[in-house]
Amino acid sequence: MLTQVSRSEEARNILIQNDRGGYTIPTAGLYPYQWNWDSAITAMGFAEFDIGRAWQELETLFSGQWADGMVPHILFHKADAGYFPGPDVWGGTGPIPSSGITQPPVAATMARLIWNKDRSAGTPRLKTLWPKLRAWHTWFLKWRLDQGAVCVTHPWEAGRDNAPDWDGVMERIDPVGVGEYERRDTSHVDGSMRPTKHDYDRYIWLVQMGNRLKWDQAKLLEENPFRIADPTMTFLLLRAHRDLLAVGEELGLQTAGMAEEIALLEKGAATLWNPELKSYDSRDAKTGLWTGCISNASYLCWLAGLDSPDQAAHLERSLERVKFGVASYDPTGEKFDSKRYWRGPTWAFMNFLIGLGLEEQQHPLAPRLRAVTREVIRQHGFAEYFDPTDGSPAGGQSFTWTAAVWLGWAS
Ligand code: 2M8
Repeated sequence: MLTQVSRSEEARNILIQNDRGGYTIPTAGLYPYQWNWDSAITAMGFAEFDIGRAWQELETLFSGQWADGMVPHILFHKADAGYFPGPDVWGGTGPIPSSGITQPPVAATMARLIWNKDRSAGTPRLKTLWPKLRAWHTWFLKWRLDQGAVCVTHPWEAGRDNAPDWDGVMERIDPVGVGEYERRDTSHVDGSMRPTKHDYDRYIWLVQMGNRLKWDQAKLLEENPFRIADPTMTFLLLRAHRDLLAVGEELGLQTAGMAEEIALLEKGAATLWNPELKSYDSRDAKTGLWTGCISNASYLCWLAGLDSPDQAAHLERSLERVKFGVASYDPTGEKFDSKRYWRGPTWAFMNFLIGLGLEEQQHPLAPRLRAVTREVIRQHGFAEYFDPTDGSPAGGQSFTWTAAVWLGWAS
């Protein structure tokens, strides 16, 4: 019990220490800026002890929204030489220096959770935020659909940077002309637990292409070889759009067309079912080929309101095989690597998103997932991610969204 109390204090302190005045960085050193989905999860954590600060986190995120509705994956509020690639490499075209890609849209889902904690404090703020959320979702629907499933155009956009899902298309990219650059991530954390140089050359090549095309979505649609219909984006947008509609109806806002959009996304989600794998999978939108990956994003189906006994069988098998949470990649798969970032490790915030979906559907696996997430944080603290085979902490320490998940869900 003593550990639990002090872990909660520690978690609050992490949020406070990583607060840079209206926005929170994921961890000092490694990630010195505001990241999109980190901030949304962080807002949920702040809501446990400072509801005003929770809304402010989301408001600051949307202060970087582009004219076309896109909300960038990184906002570079204050320059920091400790991170690469910085604002100049990206050449973002929004009101605040930013990256040129987005991240999974969890903000509406977190906003609804925060609103439900205190409606009188939240209603005016949510009313202001709602049209901005709507504009962001509309941007996805306009530019990113493939048969109704939502595509990513860069591995960083899915937030699952070096997931095996991207291996095939990354192999086909020849990062010609990418030039010399200095990575900063490996000066903060162990390089053997990070993406490789092969990955980084391609990440930077894709960024340079976007910058050259001034992030014009129509041009990128033609030129960018990286376009993958992805369960992370598809399930999270479907869920977020359901939340946005529900809130909009309660607040008496203009929700025309949203039910049809949800139906389209539901159809899209169904197209991500790989019958051979008996799992939700990513699909290369350029070739139509499956990537053949059971990832932690495959288990976001419940959060999107979809049930699947076959998917649950994979989850149960995974939780039997590794004891410390949902592995980011199938632990029996040949590419499983328990310490290398999104190729195996478990992430507390992903366990939370998966667990929330399971809990809402009263799924029998739900209590187990919450318990293992609690245990790994209780034993090993607020690491960026954990080796799911033994729970050992990895990546950045004093990590904001891990602390937020402890406060809002796992403790
Ligand atoms: C990781 O991604 C960044 C690039 O966006 C990086 O490695 O430099 C991912 O885990 C991503 O999901 C996360 O939002 C970000 C900050 O925690 O780090």
